[in-house]
Order: sequence, then structure tokens, then C-alpha cells
Amino acid sequence: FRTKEWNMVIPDMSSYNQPRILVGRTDVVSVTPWLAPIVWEGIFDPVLIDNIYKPMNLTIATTVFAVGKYVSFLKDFLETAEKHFMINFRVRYYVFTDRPNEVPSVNLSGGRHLTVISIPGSNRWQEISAQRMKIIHNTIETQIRKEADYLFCLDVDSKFHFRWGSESLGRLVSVIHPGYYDTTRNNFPYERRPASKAFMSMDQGDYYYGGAMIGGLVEDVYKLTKECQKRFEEDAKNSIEAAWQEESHLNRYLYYNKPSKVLSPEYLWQDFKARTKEVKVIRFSGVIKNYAAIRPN
Ligand code: UD2
Repeated sequence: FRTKEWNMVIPDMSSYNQPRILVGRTDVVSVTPWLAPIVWEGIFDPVLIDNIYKPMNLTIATTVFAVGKYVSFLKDFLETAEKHFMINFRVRYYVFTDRPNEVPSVNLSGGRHLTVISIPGSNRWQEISAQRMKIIHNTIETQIRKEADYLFCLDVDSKFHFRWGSESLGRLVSVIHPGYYDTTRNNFPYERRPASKAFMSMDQGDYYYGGAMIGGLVEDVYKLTKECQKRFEEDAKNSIEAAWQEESHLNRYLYYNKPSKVLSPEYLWQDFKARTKEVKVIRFSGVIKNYAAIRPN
């Protein structure tokens, strides 16, 4: 793995707003009980944070799966990423698809690069979603770890609307699912069957994380995908498929391996949901899709 010196070098910039101790957002919680930041608009200075990360000369990788008809989401995903995702950083997109000829040609800015990787299709959407862990893990091993420092694995049926930048970088990064951020843990859609390796009991759990984003240092995403894949396969041997496939395994993993940074639902909204007052900006959201028309079954 590529390793980076991680020190907060004082940026070469003239001035920025003074950080305050008693003035700031009071309507949301911006730190977890294990002291990881929860990233909301208004708690960070984008210019300051970019100036800290820029000199590190980082490469940020993004994996995205576009299998079957989901290839039609790629154009908007990539075009909006070019406007909002990690602007002024080096970015490498890895697109996994069974329809390489249908990958749209999108104009990429300098320092941004796209690799198409062919994978087989599938007749079950659950399998497509679930096999992502294995494929990401293998591709980290063969390619990504030589080419990037950080990795964000994202859902393709989504668009960027606003800055998603260096404030999201961290060792292990997860996102709060927009459907469950005001829900008690006993009502989270965790896997509840003790026979499953994704099992969570009613009195376990911190937040419910969305499976549409896994991020962090390449090495930490590697460990996560390896462990989730292993547990997923153990379930499969026992003919169990967790309630929300890899999202269930991800949630279990993140309960036992706490994320070092948590992104607020600004980083994973859903277009069918009206914006709530604590969400000042929507940065990334899942588009409305017709499941029957788009999934293989
Ligand atoms: C939820 C999660 C998703 C995943 C899934 C597991 C959110 C917002 N979404 O979304 O991340 O955990 O549940 O069941 O947290 N795909 C294809 N072709 C297909 C089907 C899926 O390429 O035919 C890929 C594609 O990249 C897609 C992803 O798999 O974005 C997830 O599938 P989905 O969007 O159909 O799952 P969904 O919306 O139920």
C-alpha cells in the first residue's frame, strides 16, 4: 500500500475565519461518542481543509458498478462527479461493467482518469450488489493499491449536486443512511437472524450506515471488503442471504470496527425524500429508479 505522511501542515494561505469554541452548529451532533467527526455543512472550512490536503499530492480512487441496465446511470454519475467530486485532486474512476461498449465518453478534467473493467453480468440483482465486495477487494490487490491513496466505493444510480471534497477523507469512512438517521437502533433494518454472520441484536448498533458508500485509506477498505466478503460467503454456505446483502455485513463490520469519520446524510440523500431542515445541502443522492424496469429480475 502507498503510505502517506499524515501531518496537518500549516497551509500557505493568507487568512481564514477564526475557529470558535462557543459558536457553531447546535442543531446536529458533529462528533460520535468515539470521537470521530460527523461531517455536516458548516462544521468545516472547505478552503482551509483543501489547503491542508493539497500538498499531500493524493490520488483518490472511486469504484462504481454499472451492470446490465445500470450502465445508463453512468453518464450523469460521471458528469456530475466531474463538477463536484474531489475537484483539484487527482481522481481515478474504476468502472465495472458487463457492457464496456456502452460506457459513455465523458470529458474528464486534467489529472482525472477512467478505467473500465469488464465483469460478468448476473440474473439476480442481489448478487450484483453483493459481489461488489469481492471484486473491489480483488481489484485493490491487483491495481488500486498501487495507484491510489484513498478509495470511495459508490452506487452508480446517483448524482453529485454539491461539493464532495477533502473533508470526507479519513482512515475508514462511512455514511449515515438518509432513511434512518432519526431512528432508534431496534428499528434499524439490520440482519436479525442469529444464524447470519451479519447478525446484530436489538441492543447493538451505533448508526445505520448506507451501503452506497464505503470509503477510507485503500488499505482499510481492503480489510473491510475482505472481512465482509468472508462473512458473506459463510452465510451463503449456510443458505443465508442477509436482509440487505452487503449493506448488512457492512453495518456489522462498522459496529466492531468504528469508522474514523462519518459523513452526514448530505453525502447520501435520496431524490424521493424531501430535504429536511438540518440538511443544508445535498451533495450526493440516489436518483428515483423504476426497479422493475432496471433490475434483471
Ligand atoms: C441499497 C443500498 C445499496 C446496496 C443495496 C443492497 C443505499 C442508498 N443503497 O440500494 O448500496 O447496499 O441496497 O441491497 O444505501 N447494480 C448494478 N446492476 C444491477 C443492480 C445493481 O450495477 O442490476 C449496482 C449499481 O452500482 C447499484 C448498486 O449495485 O448502484 C446497488 O444496487 P441498487 O441501487 O439496486 O440497490 P438499492 O437501491 O436497493
